[in-house]
Amino acid sequence: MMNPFQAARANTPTLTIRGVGVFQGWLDPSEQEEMMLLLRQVVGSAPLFSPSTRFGKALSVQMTSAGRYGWFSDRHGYRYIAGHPAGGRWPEIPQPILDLWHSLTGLERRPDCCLINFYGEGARMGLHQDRDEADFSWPVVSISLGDDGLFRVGNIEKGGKTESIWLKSGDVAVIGGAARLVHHGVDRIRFGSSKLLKDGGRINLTLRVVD
Ligand SMILES: O=C(O)CCC(=O)C(=O)O
Ligand SMILES: [Mn+2]
Repeated sequence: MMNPFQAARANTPTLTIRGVGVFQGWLDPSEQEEMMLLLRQVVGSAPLFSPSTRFGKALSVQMTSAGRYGWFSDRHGYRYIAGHPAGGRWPEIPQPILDLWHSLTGLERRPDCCLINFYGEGARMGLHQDRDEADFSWPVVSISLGDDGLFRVGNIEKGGKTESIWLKSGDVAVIGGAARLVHHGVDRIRFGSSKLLKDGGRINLTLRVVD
């Protein structure tokens, strides 16, 4: 049985790394600028914050979300919450981002969460699985903007061989199908490699179906 994502999938990635499809240059420079304008509005109403791990250590990546749910982490663990930790609902996911999800995946089901990660100089994200969602038959779509990020992909099980690629501004990766639960992370960014963010840094958006 094909899952809904495999059945709907219409596009062919420019490269595949351990089952993760990468669509290099999916967004052209003007589309990247448009995304930045929309994201500035989102961050204006739902400011970035630094979630902490269950051990109380702040993540080096700053985050916020749009959609029905936002991803959150603190001493009680990783989870999705219905509003910003400082109060109020998360803003809506901007329509061009929903359109990107639809044109890339072909899925009618919309994502419930657009997690916005901001990597300043020195920020990184350790190897992990995206597994706080209820149904792993839906893909996770990841959009890169700004500085280059060294993206590492491993295996479904912990450990073993990994491979890395530099994700550049405008690249979109799809973590889905048989690769939905692969370990992945960002070892480092090439701070200042892109002019998209005036003061440098990398933004990554991940679109997720949560429940
Ligand atoms: O920044 C990236 O490219 C990956 C982000 C990620 O894996 C996550 O937010 O779960
Ligand atoms: Mn992830």
